[in-house]
Amino acid sequence: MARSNDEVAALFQEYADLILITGGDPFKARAYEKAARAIGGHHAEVRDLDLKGLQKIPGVGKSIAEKVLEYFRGGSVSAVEEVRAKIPAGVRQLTMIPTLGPRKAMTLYEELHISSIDELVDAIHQERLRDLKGFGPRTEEKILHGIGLMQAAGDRVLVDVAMDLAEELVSELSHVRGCLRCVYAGSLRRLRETIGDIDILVAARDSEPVMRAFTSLPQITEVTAHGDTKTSVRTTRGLAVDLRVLPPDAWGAGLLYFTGSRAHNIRIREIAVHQGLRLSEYGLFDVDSGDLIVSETEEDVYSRLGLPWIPPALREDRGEVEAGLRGELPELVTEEDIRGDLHTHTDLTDGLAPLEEMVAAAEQRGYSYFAVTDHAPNLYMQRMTEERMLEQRRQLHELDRRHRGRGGSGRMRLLHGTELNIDPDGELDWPDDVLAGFDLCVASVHSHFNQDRAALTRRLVRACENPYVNVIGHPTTRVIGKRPGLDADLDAVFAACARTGTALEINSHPDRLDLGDEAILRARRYGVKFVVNSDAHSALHLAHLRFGVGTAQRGWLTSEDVINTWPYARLRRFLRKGRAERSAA
Ligand code: DGT
Ligand code: CA
Ligand code: CA
Ligand code: ZN
Repeated sequence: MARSNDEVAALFQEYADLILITGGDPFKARAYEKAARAIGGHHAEVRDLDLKGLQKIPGVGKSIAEKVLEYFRGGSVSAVEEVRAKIPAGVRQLTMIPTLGPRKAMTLYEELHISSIDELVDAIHQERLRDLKGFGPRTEEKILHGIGLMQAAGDRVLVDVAMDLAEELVSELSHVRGCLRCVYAGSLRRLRETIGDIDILVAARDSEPVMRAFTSLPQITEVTAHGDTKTSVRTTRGLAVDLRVLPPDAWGAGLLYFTGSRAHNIRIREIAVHQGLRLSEYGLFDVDSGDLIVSETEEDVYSRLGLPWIPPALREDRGEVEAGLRGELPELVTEEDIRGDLHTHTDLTDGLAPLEEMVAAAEQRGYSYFAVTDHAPNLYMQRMTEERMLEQRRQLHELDRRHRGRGGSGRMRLLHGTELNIDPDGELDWPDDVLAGFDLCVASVHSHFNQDRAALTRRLVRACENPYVNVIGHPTTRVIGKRPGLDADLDAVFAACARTGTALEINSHPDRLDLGDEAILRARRYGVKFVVNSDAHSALHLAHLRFGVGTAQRGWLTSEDVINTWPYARLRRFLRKGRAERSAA
């Protein structure tokens, strides 16, 4: 994935926020926000582009392009530094509290001279906020909740950020002479949604050359600990990395140990103890004689303990060891099982790429079907109309015919869908006769997140009961570290999905991963079907699907549970839902 693009996108997003909170031109802020999104989704590394190349990106004019060049020349942009300097660092931290927002943070600074999170918490406890315009007891409660969310996220980063860096480091270390194997382990190998630090393992007879190569990589800014077998560093992006060098014949035991989780390790160590064995990162040993029994591969170690190899995504001590002992581990869904993506956007609404480009990218991923699901009219800023939607359908059918014209059974089928908005009462954007024209409908909550629990639950259940709704998109609407999930009775929603033949989405965007693993584990007990979607807003982001699949694995799902692994004909039968009865009635 294009890393330099993410850096620039984050910088311009911050610039847009800073412009707004310092009372700058809102149009200018909007322009930078748009440019940030376009750059984030652009296929080529912006680092490699010249002025002309940059200006070909939609929304990037000369002045923005020049700022990109300035950034890669000197590591900063003077215009951004200027606005940064207007705001004390403590206040910038306040602006990042998810439930407060930049504008209210600025009010607090100007009216009450609050310039740190500690001062803010004190002020709330002294009830000094409620006299301000736009604040009240409920706002105070929300702000405290936001601070909690931010502190819980701590220094953890989203899985895609850690994955990009880890893959880079692994590929560079693999080339070092004497490196026999190199992988990432820890929470990243288990595909958790956030990552505390990256753990890299190398098998080598001599650790010194590997350690030296590691600490001299350009991504590394600071060595925080240095020993014979372990080096800890900080990277340019603030992430911490632990590198461990293992003797080649202890590879399996080390990999098992440093993949974790801690809870899983403890469970299997107990099993070893019961068999008169001792398990450590160096191997499985006989307690009496002290002899090494096995250590070379993970399979060896598990097998000697009477267990099958347990996939890393399951290693959380959530029943995987017991299931393994009984020979009942699920056969987890994999990225190769996925036959198509059923939630994607084009530039007809807020996507960046035109229909043809999205379809071509999907075909390149080897999909056998692909759905385009642009937003529906009630997200008013998307300016969707029935006319525009029908014109897109015509183009899509035309493309579908062209694909079919190429013949063969390998052709990709196109589905015309939409992402509807579930309104506060559980109603949708379009009347039934319009909905009937879609091959599939995703329905999502995009507004009124703060309704009470009963209303939110009713709203989601009503959406499930609509015969045209096939998928509930990003069901809890959480944004990791930023927005809590909806306060709805999820069990009631899961039961409604199972009863009505509505699939629950596992949205693969790394900010969302919604449903998350724990909710999936709960939902699957109701016999619900799931769909793993990218919700891609650019061709590049179709690749986010791997994180959704990782989350599905952490929720113990098999391909039988996930409708977009099914053959096309079976998928179509599922998508018919209650519609057949309705048209017969
Ligand atoms: P993170 O970094 O917070 O996202 O989570 P992990 O799981 O990557 O944790 P980390 O980096 O502290 O350690 C990597 C793995 O190493 C961990 O999953 C299990 C293993 N490990 C590390 N220290 C211990 C320990 O004291 N006891 C046990 N049983 N395992 C440990
Ligand atoms: Ca870690
Ligand atoms: Ca670590
Ligand atoms: Zn959505």
